[in-house]
Amino acid sequence: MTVPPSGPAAESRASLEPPVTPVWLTARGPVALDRPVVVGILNITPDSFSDGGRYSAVGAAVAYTESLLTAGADIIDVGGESTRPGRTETVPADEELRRVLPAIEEILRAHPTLLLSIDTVKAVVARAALDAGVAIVNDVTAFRHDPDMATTVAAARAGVILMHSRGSLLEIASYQHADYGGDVVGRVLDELRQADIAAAAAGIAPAAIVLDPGFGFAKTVEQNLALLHGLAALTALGRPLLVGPSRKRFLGAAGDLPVERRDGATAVACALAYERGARLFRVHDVAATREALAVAHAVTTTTEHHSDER
Ligand code: PMM
Repeated sequence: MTVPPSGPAAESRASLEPPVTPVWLTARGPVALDRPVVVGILNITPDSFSDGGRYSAVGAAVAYTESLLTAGADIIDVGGESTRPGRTETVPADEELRRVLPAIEEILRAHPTLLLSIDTVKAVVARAALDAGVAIVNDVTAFRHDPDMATTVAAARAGVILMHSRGSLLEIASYQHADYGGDVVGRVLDELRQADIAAAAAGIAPAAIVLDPGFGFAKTVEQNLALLHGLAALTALGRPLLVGPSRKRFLGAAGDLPVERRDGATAVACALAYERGARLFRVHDVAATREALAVAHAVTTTTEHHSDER
C-alpha cells in the first residue's frame, strides 16, 4: 500500500502545482466545472407542464434559446417528450424527432459552437440529435429504457447525464416506486453507482459522465427534500452532479407556491445544492438561478474569514 505524502513539505509542494480545473467531456469539447454551469430548458412539446407548449414552432424555439443565452445559460437542453406527472401516452420516436430536430438544426445554424443536450430516453432520437451536432445526451432513465443508448453515447463520445429514476416511462413521475426503505440518499447513491458502472462498462469515458439525483422522479415531497438535504453524500460517486429542481412540486409544497411562481424557490434550491457539491443546474428561469449561484459561488470561494466587515 502506498501512503500519500503528507506534512508541511507535501503541502507546500501541492500549493506550487497549478490547480487542476475539473472538466466534463462532451462530443463538442470540454465544459469547465470550476464555477456553476447553468443548463437552460427548451421543452418543445405541446403538453410541457410549465411552459404550456408555447415554443413548438422552430422560430419561437430559436428566439427562446436566445433569451436563455442572454440570461446566462451555458448549455441548452432540448426535449421533445414531457415526463409530466399523470400522462397516459409516450411519444413515438418519429414524432419526437419531428419536434426537436428542426429546432436543433436552426439553433446550431445561429450558434455553431453552442453546447446542446438532447433530453431523450430513445437511442434513435439521441443518435439523430448527435448527428445534427448535439454534444450531450440527457437520459432521465439512466439507460434503463433503451439498451442501445449506452453504445450510442459511447460511439459519439458524447457527454451524458445519467438521471436517477425508477419504473417505466409512464410511472417515473409518480410515487409508485417511491419505497427507499427510509434511506432515499443511500438508495439513490447505490442506484446511480450501478448506472455509472454500466456506462463505463459500455465504453463511455468516466470524464464524460454527469450524475443527477432526479428530483421529482419516483420520490415524494419529503424524499425530495431529504435528497436535497443529503446531496453532499452523492459527491462520493466521484462524478460531477447536475440537479433539476426547477419548478417542481416539492418546491411548491415547501413554499405553498403554484407552478408559475416557483422560480425564486428554484434559485434557492440550486444555491443549496451548489453548497452541497452540485455543479450543473437545469432550470427554466436562467437569470434568477444565475444570480443565486453567483452569491453561492462567491460565499463558498471567499478567502476572507472571520471578518466583521459589512
Ligand atoms: N427533469 C425533467 C426533465 N428532464 N433531466 C434531468 N437531467 N434532470 C431533471 O431533473 C429533469 C430532466 C422534468 O422537468 P421539465 O418537464 O420541467 O423539463
